[in-house]
Amino acid sequence: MLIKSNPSWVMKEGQETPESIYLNRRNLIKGFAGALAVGSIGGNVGSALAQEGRKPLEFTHNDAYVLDRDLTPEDVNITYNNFYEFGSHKQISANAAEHLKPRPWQVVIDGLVNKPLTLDVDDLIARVGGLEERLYRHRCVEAWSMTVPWIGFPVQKIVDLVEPQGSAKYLRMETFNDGSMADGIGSQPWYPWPYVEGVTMGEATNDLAFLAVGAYGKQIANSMGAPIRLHLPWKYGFKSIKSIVRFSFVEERPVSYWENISDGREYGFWANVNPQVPHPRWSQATERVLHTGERVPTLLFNGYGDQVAHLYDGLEGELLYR
Ligand SMILES: Nc1nc2c(c(=O)[nH]1)N[C@H]1C(S)=C(S)[C@@H](COP(=O)(O)O)O[C@H]1N2
Ligand SMILES: [Mo]
Repeated sequence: MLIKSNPSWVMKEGQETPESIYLNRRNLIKGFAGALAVGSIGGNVGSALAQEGRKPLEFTHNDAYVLDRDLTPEDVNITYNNFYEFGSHKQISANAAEHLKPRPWQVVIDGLVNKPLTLDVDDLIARVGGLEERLYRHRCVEAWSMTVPWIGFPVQKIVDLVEPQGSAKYLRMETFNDGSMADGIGSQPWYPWPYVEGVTMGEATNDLAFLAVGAYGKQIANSMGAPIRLHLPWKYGFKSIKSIVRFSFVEERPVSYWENISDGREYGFWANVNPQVPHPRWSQATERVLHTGERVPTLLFNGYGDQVAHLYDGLEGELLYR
């Protein structure tokens, strides 16, 4: 029933506004039409969208993760977002996300662990012992993709801090649920807030599972999920939960936000990228690379199969690809 509300990001591919048109329109609205004449959109974002005041971060670059394509420009990543807490349109969430207050930010790590923790996000960052930069590809279930120079740390570091017990089978994560910071929470009461996601312990401790606290050399922008968000580059984008306030190690498989909304019919728990398994309403064979105007073939596990395919051995009976 809830799926009938038909959120924009579950639209069939190709029905979205191409970002080239969108950026033009936004720049015109903001009065930056002149800047477009020089053929550049970089640096022309409005001050609200630029989200100034984000601190530069110290990190080491991890060159194990190389891209097969260019980096998506920062202003494109900051202004083209899925962040339902701020509304259902990519075009408005970046502006609306200005109301998010990413600091101070308390993080709870609890559940079936020996050493539960409640701490400030900056204390958590201090305790994981150094940040790294990784270039990752991101594939949204809507068949668009981007690349991001994330700065953060592997989820494994959280596991090390709290020492999950043997009975912990899944890691459940939750986004903030504060309507005073996010208009979309109150204005879309039919959605099951807070946004929840989950992964198996095997997935959580895979080196690819990454918690981003920064991007493009500085603290992560509000619209991209400040102050801390997950990125699982082999899964459809909706698994990569933003603005996390709670990590819980649990025995039962969590029900994800979009799995809940669609009753598992359109979006499931596993959501591994697979070009050969279409979404019930569109093909996943190719993807539109943000900002480039190109459409390229989508790869199994988004190209990260060497690192993660083994996680699904013996699980062939599960709906692994939606
Ligand atoms: N809390 C929360 N996390 C979320 C979402 C959301 O709406 N709320 N959208 C998801 C989807 S569908 C995608 S594609 C990515 C988008 O990340 P980006 O806006 O940084 O590109 O975030 C994911 N994480
Ligand atoms: Mo997505």
